[in-house]
Amino acid sequence: MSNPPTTSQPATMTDGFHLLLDALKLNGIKTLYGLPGIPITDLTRMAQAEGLRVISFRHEQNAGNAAAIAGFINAAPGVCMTVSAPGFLNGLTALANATTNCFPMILLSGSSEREIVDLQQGDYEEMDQLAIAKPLCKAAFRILHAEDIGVGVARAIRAAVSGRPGGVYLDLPAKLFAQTVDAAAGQASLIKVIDPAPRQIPAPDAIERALNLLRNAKKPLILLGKGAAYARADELIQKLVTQSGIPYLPMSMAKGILPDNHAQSAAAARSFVLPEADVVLLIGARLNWLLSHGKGKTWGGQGPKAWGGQKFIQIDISPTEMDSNVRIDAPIVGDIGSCVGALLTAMGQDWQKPPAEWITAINLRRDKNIAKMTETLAKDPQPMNYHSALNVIREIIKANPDAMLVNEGANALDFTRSIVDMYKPRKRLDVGTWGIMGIGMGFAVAAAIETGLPVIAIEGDSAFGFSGMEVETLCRYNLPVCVVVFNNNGVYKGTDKNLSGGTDVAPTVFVKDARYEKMIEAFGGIGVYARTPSELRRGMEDALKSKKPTLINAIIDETAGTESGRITSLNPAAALKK
Ligand code: ADP
Ligand code: TZD
Repeated sequence: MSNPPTTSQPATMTDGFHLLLDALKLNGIKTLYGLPGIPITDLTRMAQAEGLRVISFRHEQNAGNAAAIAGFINAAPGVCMTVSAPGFLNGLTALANATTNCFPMILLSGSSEREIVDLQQGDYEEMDQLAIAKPLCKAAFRILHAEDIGVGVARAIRAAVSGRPGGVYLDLPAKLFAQTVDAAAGQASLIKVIDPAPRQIPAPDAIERALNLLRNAKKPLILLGKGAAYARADELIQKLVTQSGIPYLPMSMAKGILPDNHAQSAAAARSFVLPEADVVLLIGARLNWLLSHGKGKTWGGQGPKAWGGQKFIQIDISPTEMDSNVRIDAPIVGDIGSCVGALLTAMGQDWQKPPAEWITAINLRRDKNIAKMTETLAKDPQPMNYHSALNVIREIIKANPDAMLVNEGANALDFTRSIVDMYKPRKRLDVGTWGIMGIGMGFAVAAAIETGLPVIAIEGDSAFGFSGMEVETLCRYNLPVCVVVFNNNGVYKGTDKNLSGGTDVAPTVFVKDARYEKMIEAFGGIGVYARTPSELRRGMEDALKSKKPTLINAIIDETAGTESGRITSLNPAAALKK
């Protein structure tokens, strides 16, 4: 059956399909990411007929990742639709990842008959999806009656974007779609959510407490996290940094809130400023593993879990984030815009900038490290290594600061993060809090769809494999995405040996000299084989100019990577070697 279904009920009646679409449209949802099948095939067709954009994927995880990053890009829920049980489970990783990263997302899944599921009688794709989703997302709801669609969608939207954003599961049993109700009553039951993410104003005494700490600091530091990027308080944050004169460090997805070449960026002196700072202001960044839990050597502590002696001020919308790893001396609970605005007002014009010795010491380290990096980037080894390839990408992003950058892998991630400067907020989209592989093509599709801007995806060859089939999706929608696969023949590198001496290759090794560029050629995209920086540059420039989906197979020295990139120490075997 390929024709779009027509509603057979009288014009005065409507059905679950249409009420759901109306509820989404009423709340500004314009795009649905998903994968069709029973019971949502007709929903995808009708959505398209009703003027929603439906982006169909080859695997639900990629559709889910697209929805999740659409949520980050727009600060409004990205929506993914999947079929029951297996499709739902495929989408669930993305929902859990969205929740972990505080991205607002709604996963709508069709499900099978409640009566049969609850008695475990073996329905088509039977699964108690609501129960399974619940512990993995911020909220989960089921809608049983068409009259409740308005409330269900409103609750899902509020749960996704208010407070700390996250993933929401909405369970839609197949029977719901075909339920009919009076059209006028149906419309009247829909809810347009008013002020879905209300501002949360910080308490004045919290602001004063924080400023007292900052005022007395000799070596203050600001740490910007992806919450700061998400909050869209760019101008206020820029003003806070420049007006206070405090050096700052951006976390990976906070790069670009201020341009990475800003005079106050301490990014190139990270390992110096973290243990040295005496007062640290965290803005939308958690003291999780990415910041060594605020403890240990990274922070100047004497042992692996020792506190370094610094004071922490933390701005976060979630009160329970405070003290999660170390004591927070001055918690500021509220939305970042309101909190930073309040800090700025209370700081006033006569704010004393940090002592010159602190700034000079940082600049000294920074300039030395930048000089060293410039030297490394200028080298032109054969074959290419991460640095010589990324030097090209660094220049291309500098010349195209509006381009969106997607990034995953281990070495391909770590080196890109530190070498490629970002100049504008919310341009860098990556593996986030979990360091998850597989976000690449889903993020790239959504970045192109949601922004209309060119997208550059820098992918380790292993990382790319998780979502590589979506190059067909790139071609199908003719998206201006340039995928660069850093091909070093394996996970981390391509030179591992099988310890048994047997004929199987080592678990981290792939087929040598794989021709990834041919994958996209199969679907009409542009494939490029690049062995040198100039071939890579030409391929990327052509891609940006033509706006055609392009995959560049960038051949990287297979010995160049390190095990687990920068997090080798987290491998359990590292403890045995000590
Ligand atoms: P990073 O990985 O960049 O350090 P995290 O994901 O660990 O960032 O932290 C983001 C933090 O930002 C979360 O604790 C989240 O509660 C917070 N957050 C998200 N949006 C806002 C907002 N609008 N206002 C305040 N805090 C926010
Ligand atoms: N599976 C998932 C979903 N996420 C993960 N992070 C991993 C497995 C483990 N893993 C990493 O942490 S990085 C990585 C894997 C498999 C791939 C690294 O290889 P690469 O990049 O080719 O993508 P480099 O440049 O060769 O290091």
